[in-house]
Amino acid sequence: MLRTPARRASVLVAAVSSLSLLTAGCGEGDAPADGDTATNAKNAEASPNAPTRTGLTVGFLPKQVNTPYFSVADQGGERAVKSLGSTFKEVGTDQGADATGQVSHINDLTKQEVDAIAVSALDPDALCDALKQAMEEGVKVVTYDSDTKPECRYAFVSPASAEDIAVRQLELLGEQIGYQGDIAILSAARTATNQNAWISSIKEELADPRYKDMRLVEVAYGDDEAEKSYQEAEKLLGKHGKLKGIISPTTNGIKAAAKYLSQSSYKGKVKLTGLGAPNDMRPYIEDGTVEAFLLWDPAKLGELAGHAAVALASGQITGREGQMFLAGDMGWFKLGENGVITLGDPTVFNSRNIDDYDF
Ligand code: RAM
Repeated sequence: MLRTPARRASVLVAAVSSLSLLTAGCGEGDAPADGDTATNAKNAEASPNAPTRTGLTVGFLPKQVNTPYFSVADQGGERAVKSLGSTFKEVGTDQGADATGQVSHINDLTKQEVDAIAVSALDPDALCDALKQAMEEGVKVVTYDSDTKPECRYAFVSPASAEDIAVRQLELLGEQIGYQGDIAILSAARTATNQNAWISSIKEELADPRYKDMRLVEVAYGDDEAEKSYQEAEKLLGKHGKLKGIISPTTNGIKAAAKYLSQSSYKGKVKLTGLGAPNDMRPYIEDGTVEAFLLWDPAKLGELAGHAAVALASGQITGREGQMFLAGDMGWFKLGENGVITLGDPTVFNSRNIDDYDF
């Protein structure tokens, strides 16, 4: 790749500083593994007091563009990146299951020599080679919302722990159906890292004695597409005559399932919960199709990802557990195991509080 002098200089600075960081890390007896950019960098010391670099370009690559959840999240990212004196750009495809499209966008961003990429991964494996290549070229990679493998990024900005998100959805449904009956899940893309993590936690949690009378009969995939999710919801109801409830851990899925239920004879009888955006779900709370669902503030998630991307590109963090960085007004955040940065607890929305939220 041809590099501009400025880019060469920044790569050189990065190389020199990562060399000294690595040396510092080695002094503590944790020498980096050879040949793995992310592992090497994560093992490196950060310079928490390094000045925040300005004039950077940070590329956001959501799972899907032009969808409310990611529009709000990426506006948060834009706010953070601009407030730090850098340039924000968003790229992506409008499909909810196009991991190949994400790979092309990662390669393009690398060719364009962006300083950092924030990506919500549609597939933990498919993106890895492209992300590793980006990191080789000096791009700082952070995942947000949906992770890849830890060795294919430096840090992951997670809404909350996978267990919390899963367990709370199951609890909400359990309460609504009296902890009894057949249930199904309507997910997003079959490969989505975040949904799959939540689904496996739901399955584990179902082994708890209080769920002994609840049975998961099917996991369906609507690819975060409105029409496909609507049809999958309809199929679930058609196939499973005794279905008592659906969990849809995706903003697009729950909205489509709510639309279907609200127009059907199952309205109010088959319960639906999951992860939804208050503005999408307000009509279905008002018409009694849905009692309660949860989510975090996507704007805050994006904002945190923007701050994390710039902190990585400034050398203030490297992805190692225990490091801390300041995320503007949101305060200080600490990196957990495997470079995971957690936003906080999700909020439960119902008829009592939904009008307090506007996203
Ligand atoms: C959809 C996407 C996203 C997920 C939310 C809850 O918008 O699948 O990845 O975090 O739902």
